[in-house]
Amino acid sequence: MKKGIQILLAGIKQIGFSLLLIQLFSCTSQSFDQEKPNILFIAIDDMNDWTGFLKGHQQAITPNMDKLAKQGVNFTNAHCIAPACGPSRTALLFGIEPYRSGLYPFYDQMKMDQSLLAKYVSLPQLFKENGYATYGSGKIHHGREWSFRKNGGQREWTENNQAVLDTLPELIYDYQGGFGNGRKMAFCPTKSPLEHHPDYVTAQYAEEVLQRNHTQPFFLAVGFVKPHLPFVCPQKYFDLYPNPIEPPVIKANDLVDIPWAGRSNAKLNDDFNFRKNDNWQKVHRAYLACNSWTDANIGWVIDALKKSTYRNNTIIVLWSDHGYHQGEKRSFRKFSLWEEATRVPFIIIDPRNNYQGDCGEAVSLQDVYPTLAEMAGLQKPNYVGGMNLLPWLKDPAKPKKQPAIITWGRRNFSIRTREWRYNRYFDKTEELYHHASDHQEWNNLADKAEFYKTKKEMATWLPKNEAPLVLQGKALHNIVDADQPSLEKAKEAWSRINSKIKPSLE
Ligand SMILES: [Ca+2]
Ligand SMILES: [Ca+2]
Repeated sequence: MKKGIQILLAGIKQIGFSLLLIQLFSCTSQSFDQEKPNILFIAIDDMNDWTGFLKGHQQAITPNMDKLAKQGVNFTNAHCIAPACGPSRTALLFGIEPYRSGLYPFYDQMKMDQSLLAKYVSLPQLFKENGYATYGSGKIHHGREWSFRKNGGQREWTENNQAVLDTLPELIYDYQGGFGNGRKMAFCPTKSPLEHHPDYVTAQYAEEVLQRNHTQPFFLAVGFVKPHLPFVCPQKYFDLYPNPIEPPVIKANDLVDIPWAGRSNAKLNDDFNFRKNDNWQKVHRAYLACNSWTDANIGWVIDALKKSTYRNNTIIVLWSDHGYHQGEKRSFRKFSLWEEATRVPFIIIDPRNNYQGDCGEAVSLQDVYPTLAEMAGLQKPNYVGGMNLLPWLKDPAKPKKQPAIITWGRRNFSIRTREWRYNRYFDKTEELYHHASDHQEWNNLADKAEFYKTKKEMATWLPKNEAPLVLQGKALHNIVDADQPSLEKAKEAWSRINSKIKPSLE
């Protein structure tokens, strides 16, 4: 420092004060920018733990993500903020929990009061406001209006690829020959060329951005829309999987010890349909194929990064917006507070450091925002929730006492620690699972006297204050919660369907 001042004084004598200042500032700002890491932000839609690196299905083939998991920190006990695309992404990208924002269900952004969102700074916006060029393609927020909306989009993105995605022709696949219900519920290969697949186009866009000569640090967001329904992708990825596909191990009558509010989350109609004609087999196969297809797209982007000059200074964060049931607890899709729906792939790689290993502590996708801000040296807005995970990147074995908190509707919460899951619904009914001995969450221990203390301890993590539900722009609200207490309806529907299918369980 002293030496610097001496040089500065000498410089003032020699070349004049103003000229030096210009040099000093331009020099400082250039080296400042070069020190900033780039961010490759990979968002996946609806991928559960049926991947190689999370070992949720032994036949899953995901070599590219498996490699990433080894190169960085693989959070093996990571959970979504809410088990649905809309609320999960809203909370992650704006950095605020549903119980603090009041944004519990899905919203139609075009019908929302703009001032509601204007008080939040989205993650890409934060980077843009701090000197980054921000690029985006595919599903980042929920819905394209959210992702690249006319007004907000300019705040968030320096450039986005939505106009190209908008021109893609509809994918061709034989949905009428299948057992699904129309284009959105199909489980078969596509017949379109690769260039017509949105995820392929998004991957190509990312490759192109990575080949550019950047003059400022970049935040590149790629949002893959698979494995989200319909489960369709090129034939090649179906061909990876031999028959038969191992079905998940499902306990008969698993729902019996679950309170009604919890049972209302089960998707019994889908389960009922898929039990016919071995259809679950086709669903599982198509889902695994789509996971492999997503993995291939990720591989192309990573290859482009490795070939670029940015490989040593680009942080990669990979996450899926929530998990997925494949028949467990009579459920298909997400929308529940059980492990299948809340557990997600979540990997962070920082090539500037050698952070590596599996972290088994419970973490939340709510932590993405503060962690990335910290890693890039940016000041996060004061309202932002979640935790900085840097200590667990440095030491993945470090014990962590804070749980992951999952919210599904107002007053329905799941508290997940390393060892336990505690669910409490709006009507005060409960579930308690001991993961260390029951990773499938088969045995609800909430009524057992010997676990009263554990339950109480877990309950101390329940949020003390809850924001009221934001009504403006509210769209899909498919939750039985404090704002939609259709408990009787849910109860009736469950009994009706259960009586119809019960014999197949026994
Ligand atoms: Ca999703
Ligand atoms: Ca059970």
